[in-house]
Amino acid sequence: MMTPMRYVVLVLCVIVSLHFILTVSHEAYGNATSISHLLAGQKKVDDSHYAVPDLYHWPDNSTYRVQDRRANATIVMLARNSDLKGVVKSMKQMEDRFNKQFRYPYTFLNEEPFTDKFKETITELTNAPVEFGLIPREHWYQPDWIDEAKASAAREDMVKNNVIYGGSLPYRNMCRFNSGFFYRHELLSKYKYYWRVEPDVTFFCDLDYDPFLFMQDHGKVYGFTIALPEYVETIPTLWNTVKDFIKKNPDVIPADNAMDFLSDDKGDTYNRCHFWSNFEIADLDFWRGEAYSKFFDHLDAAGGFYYERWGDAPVHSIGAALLAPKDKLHFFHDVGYRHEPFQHCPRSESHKNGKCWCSLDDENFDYHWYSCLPKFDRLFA
Ligand SMILES: Nc1nc2c(ncn2[C@@H]2O[C@H](COP(=O)(O)OP(=O)(O)OP(=O)(O)O)[C@@H](O)[C@H]2O)c(=O)[nH]1
Ligand SMILES: *[C@@H]1O[C@H](CO)[C@@H](O)[C@H](O)[C@H]1NC(C)=O
Ligand SMILES: *[C@@H]1O[C@H](CO)[C@@H](O)[C@H](O)[C@H]1NC(C)=O
Ligand SMILES: *[C@@H]1O[C@H](CO)[C@@H](O)[C@H](O)[C@H]1NC(C)=O
Ligand SMILES: [Mg+2]
Repeated sequence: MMTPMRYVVLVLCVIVSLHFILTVSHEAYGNATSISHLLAGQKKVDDSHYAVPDLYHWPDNSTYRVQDRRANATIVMLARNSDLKGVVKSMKQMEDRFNKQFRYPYTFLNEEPFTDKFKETITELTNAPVEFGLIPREHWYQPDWIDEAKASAAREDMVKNNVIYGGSLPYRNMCRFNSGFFYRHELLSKYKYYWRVEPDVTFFCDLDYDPFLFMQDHGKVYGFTIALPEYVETIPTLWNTVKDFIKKNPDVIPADNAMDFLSDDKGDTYNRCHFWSNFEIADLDFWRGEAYSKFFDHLDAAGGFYYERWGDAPVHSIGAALLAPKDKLHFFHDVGYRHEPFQHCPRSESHKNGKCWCSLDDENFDYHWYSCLPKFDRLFA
């Protein structure tokens, strides 16, 4: 009877004999497996000869590909500790579709301190620097001069009318913060451009050019992917407040602005079109500038962030469309993006170049009846 040990010895013998036979009969096999060859392989690695030409990495050598040039920019996300799961989903895609190559720093903001678990989970997802910031109280909470009785009556009214987030005070704080304060946070003061990301969004395509450098080189101030009308119940007096601002500050309104995106009658009424601000690639200095600062202060003083439910999307959009020349706005047609319940999917060459996994046949919001993109297109027709 053979023991297991004998089996092992037998198998080894067979392997050694095979190796010997192959070495003698097949010269190439012998060369490849000889000790001297294996050692030589480890000795010197002259890889200059084998270096992959740049061309293979970056087939169309556009100026915006990974290179030494970097923009002064950060990826920014406002989030609660309880948003962690959705934050991770968004950030992992951000890394895989874009930032693994570019390593732009992340900035997370919250009106409460982030937990260690939040910070550790996030930091593990990237090699890029990550900073966590606490929002100063005076940038977040409802100011004292707001009449709370009036504000709470407005909230109750909206609950009765089923207005989305109509009864929420935190949601109002968030909208006001995003409208007029995030760009003043000390962690953002060192940057010029930002990409705003929200929890639970989807990025469908690889982005292998640098959108921040694109903004910089073309002097753009605001980039978007989806445009649609705002719920009228949330902004009953917003446009009158804007018209009052225009009357008082004609000097900060450029003639070639995008008013025709906002209004179908040269500014008399608001058509409610706005860029969906859960995605933004934009210039922080534009918000920090004189024109928008005056604009925000004017809106804030009217109290509509609390007496109504003004969203940061219409406020940013009206600010950008009114106070910047229209050619400083940019539709990021090549960014495949979804925030429930709408998505933008790139077309034709961009779909192919981005290796997008969204389907063009369905669910593309661009020319859906509810989309404001046609109004944006017409600005340049
Ligand atoms: N720190 C903090 N962040 C908030 C709060 N409310 C909302 N946010 C963040 O603000 C952004 C917008 O909030 P969302 O709840 O996504 O609002 P929305 O996009 O209008 O609506 P849904 O995404 O459909 O819920 C997200 O990045 C949230 O994580 C809050 O009370 N505190
Ligand atoms: C094996 O190595 C010898 C000496 O280095 C060389 O002359 C011969 O061409 C090699 N044979 C093969 C098949 O690579
Ligand atoms: C890409 O770079 C090469 C070499 O620098 C140049 O010859 C070529 O014209 C460039 N192609 C494009 C499309 O810019
Ligand atoms: C980045 O931009 C900010 C805002 O414009 C500016 O204060 C800062 O000096 C810039 N940093 C660099 C390195 O250019
Ligand atoms: Mg959201």
